Amino acid sequence: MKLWHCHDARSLRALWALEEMGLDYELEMMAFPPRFLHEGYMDVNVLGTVPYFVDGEHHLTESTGICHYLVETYDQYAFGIRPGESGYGAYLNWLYHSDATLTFPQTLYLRYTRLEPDATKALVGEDYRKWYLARLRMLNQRVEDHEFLVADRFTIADIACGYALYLGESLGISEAYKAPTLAYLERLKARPGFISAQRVQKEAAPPAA
Ligand SMILES: N[C@@H](CCC(=O)N[C@@H](CS)C(=O)NCC(=O)O)C(=O)O
Repeated sequence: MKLWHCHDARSLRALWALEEMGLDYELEMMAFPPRFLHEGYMDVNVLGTVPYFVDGEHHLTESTGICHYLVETYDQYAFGIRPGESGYGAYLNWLYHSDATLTFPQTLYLRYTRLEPDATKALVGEDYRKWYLARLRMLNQRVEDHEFLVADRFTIADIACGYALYLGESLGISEAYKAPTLAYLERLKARPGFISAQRVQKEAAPPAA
């Protein structure tokens, strides 16, 4: 298996899952954005985004999809929920929620306040920041009285949504998180897999562009 990754980008979900599961993989660490800063990357991934993941004939570009693939292919669902098992519907919902509902507005905030700032766009970015924070309602409610999102155990749903919370922290908007959400994020950051993923990406840092 090979994962193309940039520091703290969404590919961290896949790296975190690989580390939690203790799987062997090759890591290609790249400067961000790899579309411009990693020569030849567009030939690898026509989208130019990270993550990119290859396992034999399987090529994936979706970070949560890679976690799902790993659970079903290599992990015997230790970090997943099987169809038919209690919590399966909620588990799938959190997996899709992580990107379609949570990182989507974050991306627009990042783009319009950091990557392409100007006065008009900054207003749009600010609007998406508020929208993202409002969309944390469901997660906040769940972690008020649950350690993990589903089935009372750590699963890739926690990796997928936890990464969105972590990205919010990196973007400097986590001070608006409610206390249960902040505590949940701290629990996730204390996970052995998260700590190893941080170490691995640090040690594999690409040369400065
Ligand atoms: N839905 C994809 C999105 C991947 C994505 O947009 N990644 C961002 C980094 S977090 C990226 O590569 N941006 C650089 C670009 O678009 O050139 C996923 O969750 O993996």
